[in-house]
Amino acid sequence: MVDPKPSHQPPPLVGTTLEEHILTGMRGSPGASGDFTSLLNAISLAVRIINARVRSAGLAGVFGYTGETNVHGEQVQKLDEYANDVLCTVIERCGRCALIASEELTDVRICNPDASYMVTFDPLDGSSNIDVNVSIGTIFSIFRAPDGGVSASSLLRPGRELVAAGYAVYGSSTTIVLSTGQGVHEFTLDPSAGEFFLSRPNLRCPTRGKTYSINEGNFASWSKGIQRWSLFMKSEDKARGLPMGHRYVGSLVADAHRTLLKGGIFAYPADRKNADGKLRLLYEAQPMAFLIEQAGGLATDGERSILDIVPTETHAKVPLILGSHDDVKLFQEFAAGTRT
Ligand code: P6P
Repeated sequence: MVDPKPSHQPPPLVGTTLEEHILTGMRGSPGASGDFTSLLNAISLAVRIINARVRSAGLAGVFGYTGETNVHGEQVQKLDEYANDVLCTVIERCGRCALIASEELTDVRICNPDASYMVTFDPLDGSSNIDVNVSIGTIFSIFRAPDGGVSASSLLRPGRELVAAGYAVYGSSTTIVLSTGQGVHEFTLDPSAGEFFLSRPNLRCPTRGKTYSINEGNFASWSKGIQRWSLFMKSEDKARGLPMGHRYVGSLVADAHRTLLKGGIFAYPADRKNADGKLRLLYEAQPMAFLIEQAGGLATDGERSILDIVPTETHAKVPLILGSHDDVKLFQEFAAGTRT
């Protein structure tokens, strides 16, 4: 007697790997030379190497600071430096990258000048959470390199020109969320196999959510409009689903990942202390904006779409408001003063 078919489909014997997913998506693409797949495989390898070190950070003596400070005057944690070195080494060695920009590099780094792509990354986002075992991550984006050679200005372009963006979350599990312009897909690392397998295809950001994510400690420094928005989020109005729940990890990858999956809004707006916000346009806001828009959400600086903003320099900052369409639109109404 054959058992009745299970109500849910059992998982496949072997899942779809990150590489297979990319190759399938690239099949038949014009100019699919394999370079793009090789580059994404290199990034995946770097993430796996960083993941191994993050998981044993306390044991490997990499907690704490190197004593150095980066271009932004921030203390460089040992894992930041390690993650940056791993990414630079693996990406440069794969031979498909012409230029690298990193939060941990003062200047851009020219790798293989004739290669077809350029890569930006925040090697270890959320550094302040490393020592307290809270989720951190790696954020990356890929542009096609211009013809005729690359220079520092080659990366000063709008995020709409990105060919791919993604992030890794070193959390309760290690995942990569990736878009190559054909939707957003989540891959989860199987530590025993050392491979990323497709875990949630075609992620969509809900039109509205139930949580708002912002550092309320900055309330006094916000504009009056944003203060009114924050008070509105906390007001009682069941018909409007208020108050919203408040969640704030303090790692962009963690707060953005939750917002993408569950909806709601994440905001790091400009304030009296940071006239241009705190987050970096090139290797934090642009990749996150590419992903959230691919998932049906919005990402703005409070007025303009992040993907339309051209960086004036490699480490330019930008206010970042991202998440569900309706929740971002409401924020913008308060920020602009058209809603009180
Ligand atoms: P604050 C982490 O240091 C980070 O760059 C982002 O990952 C995060 O969203 C933000 O800063 C948190 O900043 O000022 O709230 O601690």
